Amino acid sequence: MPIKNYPTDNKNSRTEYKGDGVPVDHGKRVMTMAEFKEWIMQFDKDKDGQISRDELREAIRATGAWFSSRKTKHGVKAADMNKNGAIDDSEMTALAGFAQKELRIQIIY
Ligand SMILES: [Ca+2]
Repeated sequence: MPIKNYPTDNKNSRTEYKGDGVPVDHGKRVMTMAEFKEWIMQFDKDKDGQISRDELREAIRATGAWFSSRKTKHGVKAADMNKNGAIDDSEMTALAGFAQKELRIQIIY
């Protein structure tokens, strides 16, 4: 994944790059919605186009977040609108909202 720089209005901003190539600003990964989807779909191990509870837990672990099982439960609850236990493409916006609150991810629109 190519490394990109995003403009920031904060002069004290320090952008770092972690191993996954996603820019990290003040400890937050900064990405667009498209990049968020691309990032989360890396964890779609069975390639069914949905993020299951187990797949979400792997994604949460990859961010280095604590309490990954608790956050997984919370994230599925927050994003899984049709209650089928997995997060599909139409539920990505809700998942992105969860990620911004819990996973130190910032989505830029
Ligand atoms: Ca899947």
